[in-house]
Amino acid sequence: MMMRTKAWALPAALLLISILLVGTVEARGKRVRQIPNGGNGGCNSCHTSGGGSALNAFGVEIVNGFLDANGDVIWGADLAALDSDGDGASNGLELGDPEGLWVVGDANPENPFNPGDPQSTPPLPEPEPTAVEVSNWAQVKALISQ
Ligand code: HEC
Ligand SMILES: [Ca+2]
Ligand SMILES: [Ca+2]
Repeated sequence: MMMRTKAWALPAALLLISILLVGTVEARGKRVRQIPNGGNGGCNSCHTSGGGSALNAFGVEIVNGFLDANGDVIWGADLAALDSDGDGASNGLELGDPEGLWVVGDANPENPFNPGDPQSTPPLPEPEPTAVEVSNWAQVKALISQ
C-alpha cells in the first residue's frame, strides 16, 4: 500500500507543478493579444528570443510605463507615438495603428512591422528637399544659363 501511494504521489506532484508553470507562461503570453498585430511578431514583439527572454526596446518601453495594475499593456496614443527601437518609425506606424486607436478585439491593421526590432521598418516617405538643396540647384541653373 505504501509503495503504491508513493508511486502515485510523485507523478501527480510533477503534473501539478507543470500545470502551474504552463499557466504562468500563458498568463504572460496574454500580452500578444493586447497590442495591434501582436500575432505578427508573437512573443518577439517584446522579447528578444521567445517568451520570457530579455525584453527588446519595445518591451522595455512597456515595462517602464505602459502596464496597468494587472500587468496588461496600455496600448494607446502615447505608446503609439513613441519610436521605441529608434528606427524612425513610431510604434503605431510599425503595428499599423499610427494614432493608437486600436482596442482589444478590433481587427488587426494590415502590413505590420516589429516595433522592437530596428531591422524591421516600414518604408518611410522620401524627405522633402532641404532649402540648401533647392538653392544649390538654383545656382547650378544660373551657371548653365550664363
Ligand atoms: C506587448 C509586449 C509583450 C509581448 C507580446 C509578450 N511579452 Fe512577455 N513580457 C512583457 C513584459 C513587459 C514583461 C516584463 C514584466 C513582467 O514580468 O510581467 C514580460 C515578461 C514575461 C515573462 C516573465 C519573465 C521573467 O523574467 O519573469 C514571461 C515568462 C513572458 N513574458 C512570456 C511571454 C510569452 C510566452 C509571450 C508570447 C506568447 C510573451 N511573453 C509576449 C511583454 C510582452
Ligand atoms: Ca520604431
Ligand atoms: Ca522596427
